[in-house]
Amino acid sequence: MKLKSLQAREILDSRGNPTVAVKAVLENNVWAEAMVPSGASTGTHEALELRDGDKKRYAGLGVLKACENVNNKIQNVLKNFDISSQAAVDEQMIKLDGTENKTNLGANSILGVSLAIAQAQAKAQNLELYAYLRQNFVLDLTDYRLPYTMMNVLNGGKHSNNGLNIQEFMIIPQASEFAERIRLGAEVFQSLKKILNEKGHSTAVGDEGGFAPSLSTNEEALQLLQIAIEKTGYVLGQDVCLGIDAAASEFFNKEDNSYTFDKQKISAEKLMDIYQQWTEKYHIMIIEDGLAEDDWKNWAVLTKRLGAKIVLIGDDLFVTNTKRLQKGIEQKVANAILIKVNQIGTLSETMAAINLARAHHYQVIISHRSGETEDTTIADLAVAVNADYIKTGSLSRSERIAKYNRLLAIDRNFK
Ligand code: 2PG
Ligand code: MG
Repeated sequence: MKLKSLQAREILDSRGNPTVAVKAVLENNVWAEAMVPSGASTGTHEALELRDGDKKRYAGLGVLKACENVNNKIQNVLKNFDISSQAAVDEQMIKLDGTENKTNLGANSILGVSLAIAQAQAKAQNLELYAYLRQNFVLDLTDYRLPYTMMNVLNGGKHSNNGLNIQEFMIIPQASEFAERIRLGAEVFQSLKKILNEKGHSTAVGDEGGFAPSLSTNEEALQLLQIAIEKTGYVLGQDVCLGIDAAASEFFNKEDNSYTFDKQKISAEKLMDIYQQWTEKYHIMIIEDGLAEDDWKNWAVLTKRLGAKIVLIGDDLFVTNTKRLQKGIEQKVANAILIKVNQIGTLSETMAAINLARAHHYQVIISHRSGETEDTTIADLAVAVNADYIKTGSLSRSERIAKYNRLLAIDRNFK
C-alpha cells in the first residue's frame, strides 16, 4: 500500500491551545485523521514540541510551522512511499529530521503522521487499530488483556491552581472485569463530588477532569479519597487502591537538591519517608515521578526502599526514551515506565520503549497528556501491547471519557 497524501491542520486541544491534526490518504482513498496531544508538566528530556513563537497568534503557541513541515518536507518523502511497515515509515521521518530530539521537524508533526498512517492502514485492512498495531509490530502476544485504569480524580500541581504539590491523586479499581473497573471508578468519582460539596469545597475540575479543591495539605487529598471510597461501600486497598503522580520535577529545587512540599523545604529522604508512610496508611500502590527527572541517585534509593512493594513509574525520568530507560535498568531505578507517544514522537520508538521495558520486567503504563483531543489511539495501543495500566484522566470531560468509552467498546469485542 502506498501513501497518496498528507494534510496537516491546526486544531485545538482540551485546554484550548493549538495542536496538530494530520489526515493521511492512502492510494485507495481510504483515509484517517490523527490528533496530537500536548503536556503541561513536560519533562526536559522530551522530544521537541514545535511551536511557532509568533506572539500575535495564540500567544506564540501556534503550530503552523509543524503543519507546514508535514505538508511539505514529510509529504515529499512519504508520498508514494510503501507504508506496509510502520517501522519503515517512522524510520523515514527520523532520518529526515536527523536530530536526537526531533528539533528539526518537531515531534508533534512527526507523531501526527505516524498515528494517521497507522489509523488509515488499520481501516484499509479492515482491522481494529489494536489488532493492526499488534500485527504490524509483530508483537509476541496471543491473548488480549484490558489494562487496569489509573483515574486521576483529584488534580493538583500544574493541572490546577489549588497549590497542591502532588499533581495527580488517582484511584485504581481492582475489579476483574474491565467494565466493572469503569463503574467503580465513576461511582467513587461521584461520591467524591458529594463529599467535597458537603465540606464546602469547590467541585470545579482541573485539566484532566479531576476535582481541584483548595486543600491545606497533600495528605488531605488522600483522606478525602479514602472517605469517598468508604462512602460507596468499597474497601480501600481491596476494591480500590490509590496512586499518585507527584510530578516531583515541578517542586524540586536545583540549588540545594531539596523539594518544596506542603510549603516546606524538605530533603529527598524526608519525601521518601512520607511516601513510605502513605503506602501503609492509604494503600498507595503506585507512585509516579516521586522524585525529580535527574535525581538518579535518590531514585535508586527510593527503588530499593519501595520497589519490591509498589509500582514506581518513571515518566519525566524516562520520557519514553530507550536510552534513558536503559540507564534506569542498569542503575536499578524504578520498576515501571509511563509511555506517552508524543514524548518520543513515533509509534515505532514507542514500541521500542515498551519492548525494552517488557524484556526487563518493567511494568508498562500507556498515558494521555494533560492537553488531549478526541483521538483515542492510546486506548488501542494499551490493548495492542497488553499494557498493565492505562492512565487517561478522570471520569469527566469527553477527551478523557473518549478513551474509556473506546476501551469499553474493545472490551465488548472480546465477549
Ligand atoms: C503526567 C501528564 C499526564 P502532562 O505528568 O503524567 O497526566 O501530565 O501531560 O501535563 O505532562
Ligand atoms: Mg507524570
